[in-house]
Amino acid sequence: MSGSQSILVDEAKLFVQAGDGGNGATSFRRERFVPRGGPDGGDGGRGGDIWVRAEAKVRTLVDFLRKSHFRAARGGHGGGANKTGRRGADIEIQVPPGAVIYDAGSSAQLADLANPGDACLVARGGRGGRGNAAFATAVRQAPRFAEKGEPGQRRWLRLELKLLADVGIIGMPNAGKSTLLSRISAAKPKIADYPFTTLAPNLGVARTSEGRSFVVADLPGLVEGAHAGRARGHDFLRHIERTTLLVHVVDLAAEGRDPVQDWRVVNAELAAYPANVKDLPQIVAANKIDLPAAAERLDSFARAVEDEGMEVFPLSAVTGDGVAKLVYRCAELVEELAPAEAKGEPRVIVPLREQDPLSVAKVEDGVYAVTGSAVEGLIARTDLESDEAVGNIQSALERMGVVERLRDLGAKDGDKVRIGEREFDFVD
Ligand SMILES: Nc1nc2c(ncn2[C@@H]2O[C@H](COP(=O)(O)OP(=O)(O)OP(=O)(O)O)[C@@H](O)[C@H]2O)c(=O)[nH]1
Ligand SMILES: [Mg+2]
Repeated sequence: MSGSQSILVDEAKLFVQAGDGGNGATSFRRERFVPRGGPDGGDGGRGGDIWVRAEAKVRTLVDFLRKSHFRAARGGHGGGANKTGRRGADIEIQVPPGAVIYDAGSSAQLADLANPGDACLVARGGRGGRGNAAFATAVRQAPRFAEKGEPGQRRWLRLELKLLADVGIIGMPNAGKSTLLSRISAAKPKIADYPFTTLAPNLGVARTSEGRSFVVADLPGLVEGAHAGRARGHDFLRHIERTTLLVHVVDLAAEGRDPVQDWRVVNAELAAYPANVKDLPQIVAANKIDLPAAAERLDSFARAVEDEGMEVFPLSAVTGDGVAKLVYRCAELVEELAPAEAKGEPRVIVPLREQDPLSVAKVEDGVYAVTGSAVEGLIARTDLESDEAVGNIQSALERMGVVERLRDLGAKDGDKVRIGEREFDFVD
């Protein structure tokens, strides 16, 4: 995850599977002195839905590298005495504001969760099957079948997020800014022992040991006079105008230099920049403490910086000493300070149920295919072990006009009819 542009696109693929609906129950009332009561099988409960919600405290998509499969609970089965099964619990997946969600199969965009609180239903729980009580009619008083629950919606999603840096690493040339970036992220910026190695910002995603993450950019070095056009350092400050926090890296081992003075020079350059970058919260990385010269200067440097109310983190970007503490503090501050830029009420996006229209076609001689959401749903819900339930399909297919269209296409007794993943014999 590196690059020389200031916008990094983070991507993730997720599999979501909503809960299946619970099965309806087949049951008959038990009453004293009545040989057999009426049907009282309750309906199955709905399966849990899966939602994706934008949360300001989530900054990147890196967590999905570890966990990319999400399954919601199924609905409870119906019971006797008209007991309805319990509803399966929903699942909420948290993403950073700005995440755009696509169906990975069709590439269709489902939602652009621009603001904190925006949410989208990405997988719908299956409806519960109806219990046998629902099938009692005047002519069929004791139905011995019930519906199965409908399967929950399942699909692959692709998430895309344009990352803006949360943390900007600034400092003099050669201070170790790029080394620090490479140590806390997977970015591979150019590092060398001369000034102006970095000519454009690099971006990376940093992560704490407990999994909090943020986006970090290193900047080309700032020198005295940068605001007046020296070494172009100022041009790059626009990349940090929208960051939440600055990490100011100071080389404590530079020969013949005073680190406190270096620190002040860079701050003066920030102050000379037209936008308010000097007012961004800043923490200071006292770098290169693996070198004896730096260790000697640490105390007086830390005192001077702390006197001006800033936190100092002594570290070595090369050995990694002290780096975890800095990363931890950055994550904490980003979470605390990140602007929750809500541009209005959070939006809740519930895509329409996709309804494929009914289609009946001849595949080859004696074989027909029937597709469509309604008819495929009917088959999915039907308990094919029960002759009575299968008999019920026949009349439902008549009502939907399927039988008539099969007849028009020339279907004869004994021909095969495929519906969804099942195959039936045509009986006219
Ligand atoms: N000993 C030691 N050397 C370091 C440390 N951090 C960085 N360096 C060295 O300092 C030199 C400059 O490092 P860079 O990371 O390129 O510095 P930079 O601030 O990005 O420099 P520019 O991009 O030129 O502004 C390299 O030779 C690094 O190996 C450290 O903690 N200890
Ligand atoms: Mg650099």
